[in-house]
Amino acid sequence: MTFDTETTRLPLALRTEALESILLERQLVDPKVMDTYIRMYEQDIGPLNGAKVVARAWVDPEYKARLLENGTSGAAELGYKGPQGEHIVVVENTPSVHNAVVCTLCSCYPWPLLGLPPTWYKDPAYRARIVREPRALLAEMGLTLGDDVEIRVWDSSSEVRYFVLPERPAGTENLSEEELAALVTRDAMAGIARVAAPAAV
Ligand SMILES: [Co+2]
Repeated sequence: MTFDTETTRLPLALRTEALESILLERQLVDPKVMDTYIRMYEQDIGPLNGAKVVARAWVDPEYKARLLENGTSGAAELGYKGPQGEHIVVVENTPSVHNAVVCTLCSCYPWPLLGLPPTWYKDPAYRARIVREPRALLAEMGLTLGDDVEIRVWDSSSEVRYFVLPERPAGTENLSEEELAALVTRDAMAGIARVAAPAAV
């Protein structure tokens, strides 16, 4: 196929996504192979970085202040920087405010902190509904928020990538930074879940 001039002016991420769809449609790429790579980035490379940032912010108020002030340099303090992470903005969840992240145009995502975006993040239904009816959609995804909690939805773009600093769960006062990081999930850092308290022992 050929790209006309209009198409070539589209952002790179959108063109890549279009290309991925075509490859999958024509069965030129095995979706299982692609999923393996995505899982590798999601589970081994990506979210672990973000989880360490969250844990540091939970234990170090001065770091947290710097991170909220400038997400890019805050992440870089821990060594996380690079493509798709040039302009990271960190938004903090509190008991009264819940933040969720989307890219309504394509699938912009803070790669250095979270790796590659998961399938649901790229789903057109998620991208449309999280803006239109965030409370209902989050509930469907397993996160029920009280009516007293304000939901803020942040639209990422090739310019700005948003990252959610989740709330530290109760009952974690005695955990080490490393143990805290192990609790933090990708979904919590994208704003579709909370960080669960550790199971009681
Ligand atoms: Co995008």
